[in-house]
Amino acid sequence: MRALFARHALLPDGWQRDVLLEWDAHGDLTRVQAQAAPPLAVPRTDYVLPGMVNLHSHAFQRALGGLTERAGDGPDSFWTWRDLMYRFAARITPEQIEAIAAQLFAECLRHGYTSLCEFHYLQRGPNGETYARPAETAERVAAAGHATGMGLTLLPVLYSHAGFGEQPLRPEQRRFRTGVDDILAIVEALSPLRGGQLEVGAAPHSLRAATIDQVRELAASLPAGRPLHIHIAEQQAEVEQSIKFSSRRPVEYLMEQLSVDERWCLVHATHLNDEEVQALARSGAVAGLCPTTEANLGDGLFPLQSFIAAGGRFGVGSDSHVSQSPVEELRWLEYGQRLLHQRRNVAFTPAQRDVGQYLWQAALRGGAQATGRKVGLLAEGMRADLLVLDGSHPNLDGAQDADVLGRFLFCGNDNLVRDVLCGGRWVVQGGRHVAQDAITQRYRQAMTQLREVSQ
Ligand code: NGQ
Ligand code: ZN
Repeated sequence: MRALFARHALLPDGWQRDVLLEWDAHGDLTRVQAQAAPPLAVPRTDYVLPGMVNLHSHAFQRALGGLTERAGDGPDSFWTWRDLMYRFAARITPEQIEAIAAQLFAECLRHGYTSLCEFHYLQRGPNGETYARPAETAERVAAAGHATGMGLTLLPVLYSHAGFGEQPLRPEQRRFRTGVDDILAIVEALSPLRGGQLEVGAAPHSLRAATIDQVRELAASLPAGRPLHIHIAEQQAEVEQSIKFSSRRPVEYLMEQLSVDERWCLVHATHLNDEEVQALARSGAVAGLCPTTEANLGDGLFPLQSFIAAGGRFGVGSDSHVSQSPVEELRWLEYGQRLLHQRRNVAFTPAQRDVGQYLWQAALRGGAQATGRKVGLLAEGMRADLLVLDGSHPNLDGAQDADVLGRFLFCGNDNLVRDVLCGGRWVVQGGRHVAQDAITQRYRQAMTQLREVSQ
């Protein structure tokens, strides 16, 4: 049965009643009709939302979650965390990457993400050797996407230097080493996997790891329309290094040197001055905000209020995966701003004053743009990616359409996502991923092996 009847569904123009949704064997929506009569054999549900986009992920880091929360001797920082993360990244195998990614994707699906952009930079073996297949590890991530049903945008990462001014890579970074030609070869190797559930873009890691000439070359060589993501201005130290090197702040420098447009997703973009806020908003590029990771790593707070006022586009990502829930990401995006400005209800526009609904729809719009895929809206021709919320949960008791997202995002910690359809496949039913047991068993095996190596 490729159909669903929702008594309440969030469509592009807002909540609608009695919506009949149908999709085809490819997983594309073929009919989205409001005020429909419920056909007899079609399953009926209460609240249906488009699935969220997770626009920034390093899947392997899921395995580190909760393991870097112990204070060291000096003041701990993003940079001390990064050393621990590199140590972990040094020993992971392709099989383990696949097992960890599958566990992560199943968790993300269960919490309401139906698309994910994988910013993938573990391209080489533990000693920096190339694998026989240039896209070996990226193919493992794709396999995890296939096994779990997650919609993916694979972003092979250009990583050539340790810092501004072409600093040579550190030994711990040898697994990441790639040049522009390597990335184009990986993009090419992945192209047979492209389809409704998978797109391939590319990502210069950061202005630390790639020179501006490399970024320009990669952007010019990637097939038109494919997404480009880059980490930028996440840490104050990075801004200072950029100024020292180029007399420009990172976002200022990137935008001055390249035509940054809708193809681009600037991940973090935490530290912006007013001119950068305006320029980034004007560019049509997406700011890729990762509030739980940015909090966990002590990055700082993105200037969301002025960015929204300037008409900027944004989406959310779980990045290091200390959270696998879009509820937590969006809640902390808003809460960070409330704490910063000492006020309430920050993320809204005059046209959409409901903070929950504004956040969900804005993050979908920006997130969808960053995927390069046909996602983010329940509309004909788009992917059949949707969430069915648990209408029997007390948090949704007596909910009006207008307050469903407020209740979903800002009340409690129960996961209200009951069923998830992704690319026309029911991948989560009754709160469980349909292949959960096998996925978790493989994850546990991988984690056991990794613990043995580290002892
Ligand atoms: C990453 N993480 O690529 O995983 C980075 C750390 C780096 C964040 N930026 C590595 N949160 O910046 O070189
Ligand atoms: Zn990242």
